[in-house]
Amino acid sequence: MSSKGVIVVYGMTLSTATQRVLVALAEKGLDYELKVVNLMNGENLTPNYLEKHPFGSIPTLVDSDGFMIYDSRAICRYLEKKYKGHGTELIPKGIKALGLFEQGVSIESSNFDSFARKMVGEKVLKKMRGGEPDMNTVAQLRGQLSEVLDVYEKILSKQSYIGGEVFTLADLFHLPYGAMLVKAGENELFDSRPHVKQWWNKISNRSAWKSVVALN
Ligand SMILES: N[C@@H](CCC(=O)N[C@@H](CS)C(=O)NCC(=O)O)C(=O)O
Repeated sequence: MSSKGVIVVYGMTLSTATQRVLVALAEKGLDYELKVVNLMNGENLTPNYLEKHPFGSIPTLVDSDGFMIYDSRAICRYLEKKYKGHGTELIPKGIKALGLFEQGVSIESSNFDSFARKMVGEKVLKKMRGGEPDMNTVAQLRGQLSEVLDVYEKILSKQSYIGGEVFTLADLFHLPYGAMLVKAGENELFDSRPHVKQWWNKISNRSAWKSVVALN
């Protein structure tokens, strides 16, 4: 329970899923307290933390009234509804705009996230654990991401953002893994496609995201 009446995020600034929530909080202009749950020493698997998140993943958010919720995308959606009128509006109004927003959200989780996550796992996390990336796997994932981003290029030649004409959670959800891909030297995936490049530059240069990047 958040005893001090502040929003509490349990997570780590290096965690992509935690970053997704932190950037949503920054877009909404909401203050929060970050309580570190250290994945490196297994703190996420202690009975105390498992009470907050039964899968032992980060992040979990405890709202200022004690309401508790986990899973980064669900948390972001919750924050948008709960703190409507604060900061950036992250889910559009109107049935058709909402439909296109949901389409964008689904594209991110079905088409982008799984390949981007695997690429980051192979090129970044494996190295952090002392291993070497398997270059065949990297090449295969690069091919799969290229196919996805070719479709993004078509979509973004007709609309400004992935969920319609305005910046929404559908774009924001891409930021943590998108940034990790760039950091892992995969920036050509974005840069070689003019509309994708323009979109990526627009969303990754938002001050909310820059404030999250600055935490590490
Ligand atoms: N779908 C979850 C995924 C959360 C997730 O996988 N978090 C990672 C850190 S980025 C984690 O906690 N890994 C450790 C574990 O799951 O044991 C979300 O978006 O919140």
